[in-house]
This record gives sequence, structure tokens and C-alpha cells, in this order.
Amino acid sequence: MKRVLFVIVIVGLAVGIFLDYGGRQRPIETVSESVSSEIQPREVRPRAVQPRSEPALIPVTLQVLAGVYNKSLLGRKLKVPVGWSISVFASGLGKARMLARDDQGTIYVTGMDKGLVYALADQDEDGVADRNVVFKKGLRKPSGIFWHQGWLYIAEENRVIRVGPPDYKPQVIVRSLPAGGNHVTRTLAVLGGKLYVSVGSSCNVCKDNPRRAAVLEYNLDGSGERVYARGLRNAVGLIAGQDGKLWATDNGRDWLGDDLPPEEVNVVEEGKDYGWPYCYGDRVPDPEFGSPERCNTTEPPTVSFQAHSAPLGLRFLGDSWLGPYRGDLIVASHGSWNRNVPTGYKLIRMKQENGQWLVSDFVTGWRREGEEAWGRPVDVLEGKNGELFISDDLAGVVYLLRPPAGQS
Ligand SMILES: [Ca+2]
Ligand SMILES: [Ca+2]
Repeated sequence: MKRVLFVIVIVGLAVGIFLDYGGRQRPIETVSESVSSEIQPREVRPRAVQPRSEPALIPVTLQVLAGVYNKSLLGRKLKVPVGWSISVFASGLGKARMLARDDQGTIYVTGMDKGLVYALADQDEDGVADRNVVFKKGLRKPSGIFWHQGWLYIAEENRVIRVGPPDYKPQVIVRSLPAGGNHVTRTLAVLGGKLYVSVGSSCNVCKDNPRRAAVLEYNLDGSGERVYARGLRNAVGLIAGQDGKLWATDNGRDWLGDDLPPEEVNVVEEGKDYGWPYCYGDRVPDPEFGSPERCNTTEPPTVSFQAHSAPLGLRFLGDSWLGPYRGDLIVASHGSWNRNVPTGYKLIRMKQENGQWLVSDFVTGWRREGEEAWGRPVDVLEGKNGELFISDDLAGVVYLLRPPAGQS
């Protein structure tokens, strides 16, 4: 009897392992399935379909190389595309938020809880930051950061500063951003000689200060402020895309249930209204503030996906990429708080094919089903050799994600 039981257990384990690893053969879990069809974007619908040739995700152990002293990271597993690897580039960073890179390849990351900006150089090119250098300190909730023509632009909750040679003394270029309330991160992008600053709403849903829930535009010296676009509740991710357009994530409102409203990626254009607080998704009236008439004047999202994913940083994989990921948009999903079953805690890949956006998982595993999350991705940045850096404000880490040789 014991032997029979033993055989049953062994067979059961084998089947379990097969199913686990067999998962790589199945279509990658998509994040758009549970979004109601009424609220899909009108013109470009993300489909829950994966291209046949798609590389699948497999579990790998997070590489913790010599020079990283963080035992809680040992043995952690993440799922990455086949052939990719992921390691810890720097740890001990606290609430590590947005990323920037200078011409020499040094990575900068804001440490929002400690009011710092770290500079992470890897001069010996062993894949680990040589040390965590405090580049700036004494900042008020620094979040957005951008390197442009020798200057590092840093967004604090209430202002924008920049530092550069010869003395690296901070120059305050935007003196008074609206501060306080719910959303305190400010994100920066530079495009066409202008500086763009996204300022989230002060509340979940309300009629707000016109300089909030908006993207503001400035000259690079901070002069000439104007509201460039509005109706963006909390566009934590804001980038200049390779197509010469501004792209932003937007975090939808809370307390409309587990699957409403969809999270959004928007192409942000001058003078346009992206809906909040009146409308969400594809011009759906908000139950508290909206009306069909008002919503007809707002812009639907370019891509919409699972509610409460909390999309933050986003980045296009540039033209230097040779593999199947070339030109794709990678979005960091920080993970939910306002949902019965947690969602997110992963990197999402958005691929445009025949005018449609295919949404799939790219890196997962920061939260296992039924467990507390051990990491929350915030931002993604391409390194000088095509590798990707990922910040994590729960584990206090910047990861280094490397594609297979020949893909970037
Ligand atoms: Ca190093
Ligand atoms: Ca919207």
C-alpha cells in the first residue's frame, strides 16, 4: 500500500512539474481579457491573442552577483522570455522610482522616500553597479528624472530642478508645482526642445485644479508654462516615443469594482482632454461626473488593459533591437491595491500588429498567487547596449534584464 501511495505521489509531482513547465507552451496570459467589451478603445482594440511565433516565458532564478548584499533576494524566481536573464544591478535603494541614463551609461534612480537621487555606474562592466553614489539629497519626494544635453532634470513634488556642469548646483527651473493630496509623483519628458511635466490629480475623482491631472509644458529653462493636455488622472509614465510623440500611462479611478475602469496608455497631444474625472476608457461617462455629451469631446486611450494594474513607467524598445521585440512598448505594472484579487506586479508588453495592440506579459513573478508581493516594478530603461534596467520600489532594487545575444 505504501508503495502504491509512493508511486501516486511521484506521478502526481511529475504531472505537476509538467503542467508548470508546460505553461510555456500555452499562450501567455493576457491582461485584457476581463475588461468589458463596451469600454475597449473605439479604433484600436487590444486583442487577447498572442502571435504564433511568440517566445514564451519561463521561470529563472534572479541572479544575485558578488557585490550585492541582500539575502532577501536569494532564490527569488521571475518568469522571463526564453533565453533572457535577470540579475540585481543595485540594491538597498529604498523606494526606487524613475530611471535616467547619461551619455556615459551611468544610471540614475530617484529614491523617493529618502529624498535622494542615486547614480549607479558600472565602470568594470560586470553587470553590478560599482556602488550606490548619492548624487543629490535633501529633495522633496523626487520622482521623475531625465537626462538631456548634460543636465539631469529632477522633478520633486512641488518643483523641477536641474543639475549640470561645472558646479552641479541645483537650478530651480519650475518653482511652484501644485503639491499635496493623493498623487505626489511628477514625471518628466523632453521632446522637441520642450519640457513636459505630468502632475497627477489631488483626489480619486473630483473637479480639480486645472494644473493637476494634466501634462504641463515648459521651455527647457522652466519658462512659458502652459497646460498641454488634461484629463489624465495620474500619468506616472511619460516618455517621448521614437515616433516623436508623447506617450503616457494613466491610472484609472478607484472604487468602481475589480474590472473598471481600464488602465490606459495614451498618445498625449496638445490641447486634448483624456477624460478624467468625467469619462474613462473609450468615452464612458463616469457615474459621478460624466455625461455622453461631455465624453464625446474626450480622447479614447490608444491601449486599454486590466483595471487596477497601476501602469507606471513605459519605454519603447528602439530600432537597435533586432529580435521580435523591436519597437514594442514595455509597461511596468506596479500592482493593485483597490481590487479583491490582486493584479499586476509585472512588466507588460504591447505590440502593434496590423493596427491592433497585442497585450501580453513580459516579466512576471514579483507576486505569486496567494502570497504577498516581494517586488513592485516602477520604471524601465534601455541601457547603452540594449539591456533593460528595471526599478522596484518595494524590493529597493534596480534589476538588469538581458536579452539573448544578437537581439539588441
Ligand atoms: Ca560593476
Ligand atoms: Ca482616459
